[in-house]
Amino acid sequence: DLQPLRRALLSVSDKTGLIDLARALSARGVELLSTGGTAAAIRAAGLAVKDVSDVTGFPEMMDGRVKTLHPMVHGGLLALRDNAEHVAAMEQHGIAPIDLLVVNLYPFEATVARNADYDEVIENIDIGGPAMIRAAAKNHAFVNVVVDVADYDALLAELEGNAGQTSLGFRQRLAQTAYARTAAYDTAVSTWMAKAIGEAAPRRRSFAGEIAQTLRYGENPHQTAAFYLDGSNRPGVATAKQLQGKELSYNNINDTDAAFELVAEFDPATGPAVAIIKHANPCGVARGATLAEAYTKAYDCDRTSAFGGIVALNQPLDAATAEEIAKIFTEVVIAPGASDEARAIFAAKKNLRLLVTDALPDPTAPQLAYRQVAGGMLVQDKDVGHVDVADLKVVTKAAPTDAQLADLLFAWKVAKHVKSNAIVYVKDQATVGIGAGQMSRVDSARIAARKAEDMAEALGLPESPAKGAVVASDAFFPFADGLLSAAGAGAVAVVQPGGSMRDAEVIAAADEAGLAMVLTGMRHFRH
Ligand code: 93A
Repeated sequence: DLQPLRRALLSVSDKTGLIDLARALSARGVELLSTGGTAAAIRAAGLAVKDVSDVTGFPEMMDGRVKTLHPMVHGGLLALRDNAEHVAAMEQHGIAPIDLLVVNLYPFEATVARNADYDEVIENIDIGGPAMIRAAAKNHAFVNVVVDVADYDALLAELEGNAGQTSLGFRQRLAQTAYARTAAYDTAVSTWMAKAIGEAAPRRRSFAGEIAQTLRYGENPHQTAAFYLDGSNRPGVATAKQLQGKELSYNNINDTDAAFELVAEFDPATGPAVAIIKHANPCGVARGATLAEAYTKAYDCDRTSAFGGIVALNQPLDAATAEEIAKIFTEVVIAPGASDEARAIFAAKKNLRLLVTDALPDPTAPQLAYRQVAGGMLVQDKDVGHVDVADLKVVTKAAPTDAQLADLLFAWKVAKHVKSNAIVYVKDQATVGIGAGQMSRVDSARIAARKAEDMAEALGLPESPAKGAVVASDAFFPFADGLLSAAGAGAVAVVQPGGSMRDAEVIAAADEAGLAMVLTGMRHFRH
């Protein structure tokens, strides 16, 4: 399965490493063909190269849109060398085989990244390049295709090790890489286009993505896993810079994402906020006068669960907060920046991973959310729903005070990020009891109340912090029982979507218990 390499077509936008490669190929007696700019660069280095336009008999035309799209090129890439008919066709039409294709595409992604205008982006959609890549990759039985400057050395090493030939296994690996490249390229085009035409949730979207990291394992050690970038460049765990600590694991990445997305709900302009995540659910979220105070309040909600947790900040990490965080074992800290003093404090904690970003994720930015099911995939818009004070409808005789309203909105934001059924107690802009992921809302309410009692015990408080707190429910109370459980724990105000058949019954129970209740008209299931 070794195949000789006699003729190569080089057509690259990124000319890095081109001359070294061309020189090495020439030295092996490989004939070089090339497109305009690439040929000019090779010729300028004093090497012999043939213009593709001489091979096709057509000039490069239409601003270069048509240069390699020609049977003289595609026949040379696609012909099966061991098929009599193919060989006869090559002879009849004077088509010479092309054994190596080296292409890197028009810089579409980079053009989008620098906010070029529509027409310029369109001009940077490479057509001829992907066509040749796909042709060469299909014919990997005979043809080598290199789409990445990083693979030039591997190609030369392969030739060196096989007396100027390449093995089938090598060509297969190149072909696989080539199709990954064209798939990612078209995904980038489609993703850009969806945005350009204002389609938030395109009906058809392929996900190829670019691999960012091969993970040591998945959710469990017997599962393999990898981390892919979707090309959106959204600030978050995928694009963060890791300043210290060992490699992130699958669960770290998942939890760090949950933490940062939650804390980003709290506009840094309105003050510091901290979220601590464990098993994808928050175990403490708080705002404070300072970041350090916000951290301490979040930590106090559930000190037991916060151990080994993931901490996300909505403002750059400062020294005082770093001191507090460093007191217990924390897996990951993510923040939109970190001061030098804070970094120096963490430097002593070798196992602590510190991630920084340039910005917080925009909680209102549309995005698609995927979930795999057997035989298919569920795709939906990410839950970017949010409510303001003006959206809240008071339905009880008692109306919440301003302080309670602020806590209700806080609790509602947190509840959106807690797995359903979610019940969240909040007092003074800090969670004091979170019930997550139960099949029955009453159970979540009981757990949240129990967690508040645990907090009282851990901190030596005189009574459960649920007393006098507000409570949020991510979906409506189907019966009065969940609400009564919250009232029994001491809650004084409630926020929930409303919309149950028994709303009247639930509202009457709230009035009876002297609760203030507001409805959002919006549900935040999360599974
Ligand atoms: O505009 S194209 O889609 N039409 C083509 O026929 C074609 N053939 C190669 N772009 C085409 N290419 C691309 O030109 C290659 O993928 C490569 O990125 C670039 C190299 O052009 P030059 O050699 O002139 O710098």
